[in-house]
Amino acid sequence: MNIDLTPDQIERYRRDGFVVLERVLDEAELELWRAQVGEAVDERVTHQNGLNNRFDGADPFYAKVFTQALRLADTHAGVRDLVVDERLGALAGELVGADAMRMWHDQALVKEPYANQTAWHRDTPYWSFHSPDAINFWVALDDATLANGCLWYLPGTHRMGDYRLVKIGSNMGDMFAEYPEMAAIEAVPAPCPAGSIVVHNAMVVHGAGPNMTPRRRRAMTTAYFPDGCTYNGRPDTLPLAYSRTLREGDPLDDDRFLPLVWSRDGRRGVDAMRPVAARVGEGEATLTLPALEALLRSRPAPARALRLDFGEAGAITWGPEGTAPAATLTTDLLTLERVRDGALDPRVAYMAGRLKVEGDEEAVRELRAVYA
Ligand SMILES: O=C(O)CCC(=O)C(=O)O
Repeated sequence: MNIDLTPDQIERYRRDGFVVLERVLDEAELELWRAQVGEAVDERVTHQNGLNNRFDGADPFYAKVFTQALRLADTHAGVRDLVVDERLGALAGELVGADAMRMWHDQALVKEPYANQTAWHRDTPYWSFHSPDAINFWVALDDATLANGCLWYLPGTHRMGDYRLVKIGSNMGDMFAEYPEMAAIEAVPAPCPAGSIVVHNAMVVHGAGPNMTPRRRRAMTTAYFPDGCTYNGRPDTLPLAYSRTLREGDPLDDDRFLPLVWSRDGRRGVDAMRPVAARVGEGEATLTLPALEALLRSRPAPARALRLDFGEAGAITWGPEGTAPAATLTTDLLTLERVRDGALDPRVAYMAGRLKVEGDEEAVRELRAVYA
C-alpha cells in the first residue's frame, strides 16, 4: 500500500475538499479488494435487508444510480480486515489533523452498465453525527473515467453551508435550490486508475456522471470520523442494536459498532467488531448482535414482526421493514450453537432451546414454516 502523503496533497485536500491518491493499491492488493468486496456484495444483495438498494421498487431512479451494498464489514471478515486497516486510519487522521479516527461505515457502490448519474450531494448530512472533519475513501476497483462515471467535485464547498440534507435524487441540480451560491462553481472531475483512492471531506459537494459504457464501474468506500463526535438523533445505518441505546448528545464511541481504527497514541478498538466469519461451516460461532441482525435481515423476512429472545444475551425484533423495536438489548454478545453454509441457522438455535420466539400465533407459525 503506497500511502506516503506529500505536503501538497494535504494542502489540496484541505483547500479543495478532495484529493486523488493514485495507485495506492498494488496489483495483488487490488485483486484481494475486488475478490473480498465482490463476495460480500453478492451476499448482501440477495434479499431486502435495509442494507442494499436492489429492492427499492419505490425509487426506480435511485436503484439505477448504482448497486449500493452497505455495512459489509459487519458480516464479512475479509472486508472488515481491509477497511479497519490502521494505515487507512492514519492516512485519514493525517489529512484531517485529528488524534484518533473511528470508522463510520463502509459501502460498495457499483455503477452498472449505463447507470444513472449520482446527483450532487454531501455525505455528512445523511449520518448520525455532525462534524466538519468526517472523511470518505473511495477505492477505485476499476479505472474510473469520464465515460463510466468517475467522481466530480465542487471544490471548496466543504467550507460552505450547514448539515441540511439534499438527497441523491434524479435532478443533478437539487443542491442549487438549497445553495444558489454554489451554482457558479466550476466542477472538477476525478478520473483515476484502478487501485487509486479518491479521498474527500464528507461535506464537500460531489457527484458522478452516468455510466455510458456497457461495463461496470466498481468502487468500495469507507468513511471515518474523528473520535469525540456525538449522536445527532439520526439513526441512519447504525444497527438497531446500537441506535436504540443512544440519546441525542451521547458520545459515539462504541468500538463494537464504530471501531477506533487509528489513534496517535496507539489505541485501537477494531477487535471489538467481530463479524461472523463467512463460510465457517458447522461448528461454534460467536456473533455480535449487529452481525446476527444483518444475517437475519439477509434472509426473507417474515411478513409479521417477531421478537427473537436470547435470554440474558438480549433480543432483537425481526420482521418487515419499519418494524418497531420491541425491546432494549441488554448485551451485544451471543454464542450460538451452529452456523450452516456460512449463515446462522435459527432453526438450530431454536432446537437447542436458546431461541425463544414471541409473536402472534400466525407469525410464529410463519417462522416455523420457514425454519422447521
Ligand atoms: O460512486 C458514486 O457514484 C458516488 C460516490 C459517493 O457519492 C460517495 O462515495 O460519497
